[in-house]
Amino acid sequence: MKKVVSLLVLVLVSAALVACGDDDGTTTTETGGGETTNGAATNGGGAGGGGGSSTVSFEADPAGGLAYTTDEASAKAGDVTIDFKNPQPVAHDVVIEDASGSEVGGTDVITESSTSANVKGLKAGEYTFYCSVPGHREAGMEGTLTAE
Ligand SMILES: [Cu+2]
Repeated sequence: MKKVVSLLVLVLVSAALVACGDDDGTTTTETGGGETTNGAATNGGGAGGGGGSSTVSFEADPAGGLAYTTDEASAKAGDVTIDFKNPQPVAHDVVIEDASGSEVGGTDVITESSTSANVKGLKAGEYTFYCSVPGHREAGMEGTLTAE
């Protein structure tokens, strides 16, 4: 049994050594690859950025009204970060719902602070953003968010 174990250890150590050798080889290859693709890096980065994320900022009326500072916003389809600033002592949030009225994301309800929330994979289309605190949406805290 001990011999078998020793053999296994030897095999494992050999494998590890080979693996290390491979790692070194890979690192060298990557460095070389980086140099090779330097010229094309801009193109590649641009393509990758196409599927990236965007940020939409909302703010509750600094004057204290039941309103956001805008009733129209736009975002890139994809992963969207919702930044929300509420300077009021009155609680507000931002909730996004799609055309069928289903909620797709939203922030926490906050007072006199800022927060943000992520909406993954927002599809192109028209959405409604609104404040979910009772009465606020009815009072005018809503608007249209267009994703494209
Ligand atoms: Cu509100």
